Amino acid sequence: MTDKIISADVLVCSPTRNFVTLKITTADGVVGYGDATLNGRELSVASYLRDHVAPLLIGRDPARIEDTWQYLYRGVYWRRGPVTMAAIGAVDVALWDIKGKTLGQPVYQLLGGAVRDRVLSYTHATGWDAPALLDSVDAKREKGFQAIRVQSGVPGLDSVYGVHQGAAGYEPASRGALPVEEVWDTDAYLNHAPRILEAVREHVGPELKLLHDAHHRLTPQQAARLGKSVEHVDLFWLEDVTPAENQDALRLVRNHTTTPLAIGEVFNTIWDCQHLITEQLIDFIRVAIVHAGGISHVRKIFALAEVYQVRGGPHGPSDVSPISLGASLHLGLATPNFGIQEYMGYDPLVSEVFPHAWSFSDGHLTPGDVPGIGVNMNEELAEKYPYEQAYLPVARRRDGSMTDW
Ligand code: GCO
Ligand code: MG
Repeated sequence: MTDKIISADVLVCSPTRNFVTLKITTADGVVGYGDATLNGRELSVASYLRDHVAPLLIGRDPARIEDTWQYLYRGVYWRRGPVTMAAIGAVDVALWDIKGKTLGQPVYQLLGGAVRDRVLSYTHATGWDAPALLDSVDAKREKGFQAIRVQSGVPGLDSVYGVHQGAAGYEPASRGALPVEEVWDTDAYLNHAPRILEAVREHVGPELKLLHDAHHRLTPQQAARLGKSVEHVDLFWLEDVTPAENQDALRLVRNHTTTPLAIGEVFNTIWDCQHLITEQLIDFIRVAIVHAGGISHVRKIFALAEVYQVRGGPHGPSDVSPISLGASLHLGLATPNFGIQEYMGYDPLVSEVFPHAWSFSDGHLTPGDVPGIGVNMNEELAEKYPYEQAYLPVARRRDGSMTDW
């Protein structure tokens, strides 16, 4: 007999940072969870789900995942965009969770089964200056990481994305009524970045995989220059060198450097990266399950990418919840051209709110073998940490004009 969705609840909590979670329950008592967190704009997705999507789900057959995806994507008329796609992504992951639980299988089995035993992961090392960064790299190597993203401060600037100062670990969003304003100087960055990357490579030797994120700050020409100037550092990838609303921008970068390029953490659909993939302008596509329509849609992006030898390297910072990370690992285990999973790690409280079957060891992640996605939610504990307003920073150039953060 066909099961039916009887409720779809939106749970917003803030155990150290905000998370939006969709909980779908079926008449047979199966519960599925999906992540809908959009950093700094959390409540808009919560409302989209609560006010406009949840009522449409009631009575639907939870087994019809693709049909529900199409219904929410095509049916809305106003397609694409981060809010819509995060909402669809949450529904999609919750339904895959339910399907796995109903069939008694981990989701990777339903995606065709494992093509690898474990998923390579990379984490972040940050330090304001070179000695601090090298210490941070060493600490991450000691934890077993074989791939590390390195970010440092820039002389003359007070703060830089991806770099923490002081005792607390790096967290991109900050609580408060207004975004923090940072000052950015691309010339200072371009003078400094190649030297710090060289210093790290010299320190770690040839084997460690090194990554670096330029966080959308450069023009195509500047990006080409940076890529070229660090070719001898042998980066695993150089990330988000330019904002990619204009996919053509990457052609200029590509034509001038062999440094591997990764992009796409802010993309929502296959249409955002279609030309980047088919014209082989990038090496890694960074779409996250949560922001690009869930497993069902990211699977199609990776399938397109496979044809062009582009690999998946999904976004996985602290704002991508443990549910999305778990979903990403199921896809990663079952996808031949999956390359690497970002794993920034979570505060212990976050893992308590979202107990998970996925685990990390020896530089790799595995999704675990429990039915469904394998990430639960301790709702009682979550309730003790209500939503708190928080924003990502914004950035201005030295002349006061806005630039990309
Ligand atoms: C990354 C990122 C993040 C983003 C953050 C925004 O590569 O991990 O660039 O740290 O800044 O996820 O919400
Ligand atoms: Mg990034």
